[in-house]
Amino acid sequence: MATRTATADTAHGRRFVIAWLVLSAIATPLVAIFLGPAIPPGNGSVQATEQVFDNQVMVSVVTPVCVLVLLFLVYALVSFRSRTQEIVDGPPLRGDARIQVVWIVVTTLTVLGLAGFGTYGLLQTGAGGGQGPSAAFVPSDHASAVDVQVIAQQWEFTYRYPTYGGVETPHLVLPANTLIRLHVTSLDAIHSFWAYQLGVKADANPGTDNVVYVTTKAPSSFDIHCAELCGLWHGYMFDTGQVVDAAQFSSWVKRQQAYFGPVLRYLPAYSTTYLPDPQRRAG
Ligand SMILES: [Cu+2]
Repeated sequence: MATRTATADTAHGRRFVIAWLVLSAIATPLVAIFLGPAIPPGNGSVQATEQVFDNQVMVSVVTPVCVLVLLFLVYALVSFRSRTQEIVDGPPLRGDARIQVVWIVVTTLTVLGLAGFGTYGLLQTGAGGGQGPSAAFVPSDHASAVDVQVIAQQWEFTYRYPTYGGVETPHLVLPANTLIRLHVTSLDAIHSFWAYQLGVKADANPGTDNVVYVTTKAPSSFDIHCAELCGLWHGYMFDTGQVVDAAQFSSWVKRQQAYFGPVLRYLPAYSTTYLPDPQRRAG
């Protein structure tokens, strides 16, 4: 009797492992090829493309795990369902050292591998997140980066271009194929600057210069949202930004200087941070 049960268990185990390997071998490339590239944020910047690649790798790694869990559920429902009304529990299973070792080694390697993979990506590009005033992950060509300041306030974003006389405009236009250093800050409440297709999301806090590196690609447009509930009209803080070629960018900057230049003398001098000044505002 005991031999017959052990044989049946081995047959179940072998059948299950074969089914899992076959299904994983079919599902993983399909997920990697068709689902992975469709995951946001898109290809608006080098960082966004790398985020898509990271998502592609992660969904590929989790596919065999998902197949394992779902197949186990289906297999158990089909093979081990009770054919009588009586509910009988199986014998307890304890102490299989081989399964325990395999489980610990595989899960540890998976988690550490993904952690190393993610850290490498972060070190390479900064990954599109805010890094505070002194960025820890600086691209090798950071000396040539174009500075653009993102100023959040209730309830809109404005943008200052320190290399173009500190002109401030309500539009975000960036030159194509260029490394940009965004300085994200706020004048009042806590906001979050989210440039969706660029793969950029950074806290905008008053008194803080939150640096984000992003490398633009071909001309395109991208959605901008505030991603931190910041008051009554938080939902109104959205806009569309543009990545344009170099000639269009320089003519656009000249137009902004012509439109908004006269206002500059009423603005504070360009600074990496600004603090609310209620007294001056009131007086
Ligand atoms: Cu906001």
